[in-house]
Amino acid sequence: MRRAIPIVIACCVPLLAAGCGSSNSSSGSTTAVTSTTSGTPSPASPGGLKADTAPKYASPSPSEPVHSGTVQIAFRNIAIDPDTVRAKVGSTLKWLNEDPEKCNVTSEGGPYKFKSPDFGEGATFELKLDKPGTIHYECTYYPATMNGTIEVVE
Ligand SMILES: [Cu+2]
Repeated sequence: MRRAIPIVIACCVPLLAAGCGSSNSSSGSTTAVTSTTSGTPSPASPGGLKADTAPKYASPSPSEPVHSGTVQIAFRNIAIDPDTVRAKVGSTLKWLNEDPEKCNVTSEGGPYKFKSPDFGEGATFELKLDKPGTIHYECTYYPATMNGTIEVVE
């Protein structure tokens, strides 16, 4: 008997390494789609990076309070809530994955360099903030919608 592979986990199966987007939502980057849809089939791009998957990092609004202690951030519905956080040096960010898909927290610039392991529903990842600066990060499976900004202040 063969294993059935549920399509909903297509985003986060590392073995396939096809990236995110092979789901049935329409605007994801699909690297290996047979041309069942009309339109121009784009040539296979090895990196799989396309403009419409580029994260757009929001900035915390000027009125956003400075958090301290443990700051909770949720991965929910393939998005991040809140996707902008302002926090004090010394506080700890705690991401909780509320989605069934595996996710990760990967820095994309700024003074912090980190990459969490993939973690599934109900699991968390914590990051202690030890220096000021602006962190941009993403979940590498859904960078277009799962990206965020942390402003770390003294
Ligand atoms: Cu994700």
